[in-house]
Amino acid sequence: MELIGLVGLPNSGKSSLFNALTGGHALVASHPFSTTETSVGIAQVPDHRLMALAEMSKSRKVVHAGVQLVDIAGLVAGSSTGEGLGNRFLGGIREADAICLVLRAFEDPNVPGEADPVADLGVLELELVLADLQSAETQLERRRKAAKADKSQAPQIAALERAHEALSAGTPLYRAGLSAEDLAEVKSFFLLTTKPVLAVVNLGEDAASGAEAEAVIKPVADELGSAAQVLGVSVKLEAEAAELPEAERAELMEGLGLGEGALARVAQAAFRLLGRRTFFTTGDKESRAWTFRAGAKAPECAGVIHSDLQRGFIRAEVVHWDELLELGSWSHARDAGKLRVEGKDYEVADGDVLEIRFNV
Ligand SMILES: Nc1nc2c(ncn2[C@@H]2O[C@H](COP(=O)(O)OP(=O)(O)O)[C@@H](O)[C@H]2O)c(=O)[nH]1
Ligand SMILES: [Mg+2]
Repeated sequence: MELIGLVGLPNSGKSSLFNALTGGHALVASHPFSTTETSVGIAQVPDHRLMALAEMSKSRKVVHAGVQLVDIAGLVAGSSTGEGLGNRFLGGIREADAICLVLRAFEDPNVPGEADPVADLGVLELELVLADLQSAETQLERRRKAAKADKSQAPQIAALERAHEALSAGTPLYRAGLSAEDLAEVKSFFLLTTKPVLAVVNLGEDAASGAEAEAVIKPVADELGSAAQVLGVSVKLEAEAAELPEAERAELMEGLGLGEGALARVAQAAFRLLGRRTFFTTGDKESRAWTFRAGAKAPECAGVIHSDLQRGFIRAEVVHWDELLELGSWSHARDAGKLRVEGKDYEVADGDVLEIRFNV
């Protein structure tokens, strides 16, 4: 399963966010290096389509899709050159498939550090850029030597040179305006800033929603432009609310003007960041969201459920989730002739509901 790495300065609220999203138990403390052990957990990704299907089928159980999170050891200014837990931090982020930047905007006299999300973003990006600059230089040198004998490497080298130029100007590659072709070429060099990025601004409890929250989020969003989605979350509030029984939680969030709460939006954004797709199965026993890679065909998706279903795949019965809801039930859909029968070459679409016929 792919990994989203939570990255932020000490006391930005990474471990609190990790715990709130995963129901985990990462150590939360106002000490720069409290996050010395890397915690990995799975956040559920709530999906209204799945809830509607579960209601339709009167399912006894609902299983959401999940996204794997890792709370990465604290980054500080100088990490790229080995300060703090520098090397460990860089290793952690190298293993992640996407990055969630956690930026502190909450004031709290008991928690050391500043509440300046734009400044935090600058520090984090600089460390990532410096680390990338170093790898880009090493790899450029190596490639240029190799290219003397092998001319086919020229396009890759040219792309890397353009990336190097952006990095030298202090710009992370996710917002350097590189062409899609260049970005694709450069991806093979495993630089940190070619990973997809999302930012969470950790809001104070007193500015958790409305215009106050917007005013805090906007400068971060302006800085990142279209490169990254920016979400405002009062991590402490949401973490505390997450401990309450569902009805009380809903009442509290409503009372605070936070609607459904932001944790669900963070999990959904993280899931989208990985470019994954969802298909569903539904019945009275269970409704479930399954995760697959864009472009996967029916047998591969069947294999996500169980390897036997892939091995013995015969065909899939398919209907899109909203059409199924309109029809009211799987048996109605079948009677109405609305279940498509699809074979091995069918490319499953996001939001399809499947039933796999198989024989092993
Ligand atoms: N007031 C306030 N404190 C927070 C918030 N988020 C985290 N904290 C506190 O900040 C400290 C550091 O949080 P932690 O999650 O361990 O940060 P990390 O170092 O980034 O993992 C802890 O004492 C948290 O309780 C918040 O939204 N508001
Ligand atoms: Mg921590």
